[in-house]
Order: sequence, then structure tokens, then C-alpha cells
Amino acid sequence: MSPRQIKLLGIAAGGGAGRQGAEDGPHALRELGLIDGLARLGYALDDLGDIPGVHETYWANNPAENIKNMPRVLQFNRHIHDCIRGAWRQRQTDDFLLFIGGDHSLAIGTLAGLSDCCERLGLIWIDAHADFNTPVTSPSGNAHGMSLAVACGHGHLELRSIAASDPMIEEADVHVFGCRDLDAGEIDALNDSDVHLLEMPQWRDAGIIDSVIAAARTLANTCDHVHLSFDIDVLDSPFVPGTGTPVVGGLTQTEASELLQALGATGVLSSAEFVEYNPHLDNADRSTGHLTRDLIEGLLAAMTNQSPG
Ligand SMILES: [Mn+2]
Repeated sequence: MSPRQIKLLGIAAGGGAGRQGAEDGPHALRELGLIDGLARLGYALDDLGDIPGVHETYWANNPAENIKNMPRVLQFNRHIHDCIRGAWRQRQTDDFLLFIGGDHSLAIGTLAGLSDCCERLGLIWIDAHADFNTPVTSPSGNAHGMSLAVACGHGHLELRSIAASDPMIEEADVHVFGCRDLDAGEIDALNDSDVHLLEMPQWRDAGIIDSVIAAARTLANTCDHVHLSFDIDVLDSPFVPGTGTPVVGGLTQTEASELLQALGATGVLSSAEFVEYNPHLDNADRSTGHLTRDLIEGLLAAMTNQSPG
């Protein structure tokens, strides 16, 4: 069923990243015409606005070993969880939930919220990083490198406790694509897990589009909600100057665009998030912002024109 309405939630998360600025991503994408673009595709837009950052205080004790900005990250993700549950209660069954970030720590809150709204959550995670660190393995202490681990039941208990169930998602229902910058402890944890992982070279060998479509169809057979988490740093670094942790060797602009259109056309997705656009790092003509906007619109355009089955 093609969605007719998009529930759009901007999520101004910045405290999970090592470099500030991703919190201004949602506002910048709005400035670049994202809303009008989605409306032109024929969607009714239920724009829920942007979740603002949690007020910083120097007096908050940091209760976490090796998680930077823990009070901010924790409260922010609790808030995201609650906002998604609220949006879900007013949702028509064919509404599409679209989240725009924000750094990738926001996935703790989005996956927590979605986990509590469906029976069995499936996830396609496209990213140069697996975000599968814990405070024990993380070299940086940045929460945006821990979000998938938290959702799978690893890491800080308070973050894992945002959703009603821990884990928020079964590892076997997680398919990760495009990684090419994994930390040593993270690799061990992934090897010990049931997460399906295709690192960048293997992904290319398996077929960029074919392997993601196969994963999406597998999830659609077993899960009642399939979510896409798309980190723009999966693109090759020259295409995305406006992101905090660019890595060489990723997708070209054309590959990313064709992938999202093919995935949208399956009609399998019920929600998606696009994360890690940092307008402060973008070049003067905001090429990364335009690219991010176009990728989002490409996914949603394809969903209005689905192939059967
Ligand atoms: Mn990420």
C-alpha cells in the first residue's frame, strides 16, 4: 500500500557526536525546501516539528563511564521515544514516519519508540559505521557510535531501558550495510552477534541493490514494521563534506540514489531516518544538504510508484 501521508519529525540531536552541529541538520534541510519537495510528490504532510535539544547544564553529574554528554543523550532519547509513541497513536495504518537528524545517537530513541509500537521490528542500517560500540569498546565515548548496540541490548542499562523491552530488536532482524570503519572491539562484538553484516567490499560483491532488497523482503516476511536507518556517511567522503565522520570508499551519489529508489519501490518500509547531516561542515553551496534532501525525496518518490509484490 502506498502511503498517502508522511508524519515528519525533525530530531535536533547533537550531543552524541564528536563534532557539534548535527543538531542543526533538521532546520537546514527545511531551509533547503524538503517540506515543499515532499508535498510536490503528492503527500499530505503532518509536520510534527523538531524535537529540540535538552538544555545543557554544567551542574548535571555525568553518570556514565565513557559516554560523553550522557544526561543529554539519555533525556533526549527518552523524549524521542515518547514523541514517536504519541505520533503512533494518531497514525493511520498507511502513514509513513520520517525522521530527520541529527546525529545517529537519535536511533536509540527512534528504535525504542518503534519497538514499543510494533510486534516485531525489522531494521536496515546503512552506514559507514556499525555504531555497535559499548562504553567498554568505544575509543571516543561518543554515543552516536553506540546506538545500534544499545538497541540490540548491549551497553549502558539506562539507555537500554528507554523501551519497554530490552533488547529493542532481535539481532537477527538487523541487516547492516556499507561499513568500512569498525573499531577492534566492535568487530568482536559483531562477530559474536546475530546481526547480518555486509561490509563495504562484500556489499559491492553481493550487489548494492540486490542485497538490500533481499534483506528487506526477508524482514517483510517476518516483521510487522521495517525501518530504514540511513547515515549519509555511507556515501564516499568527497560526496559528503557536510558530515562529521566521513570515510573514503563509500557509495557514489548515483549508487545511493538508485539504492533508495529501489528500496522505496518495494513498499516494504514503514519508516525511515536520515542522519548525520551537519550544515556547519557543509561547503558554501550546501551540496551535502542538497544531496541529503534529494536522497530523502528519491526514497519517498519511489514509494508512490511501487512495483507489485
Ligand atoms: Mn552512524
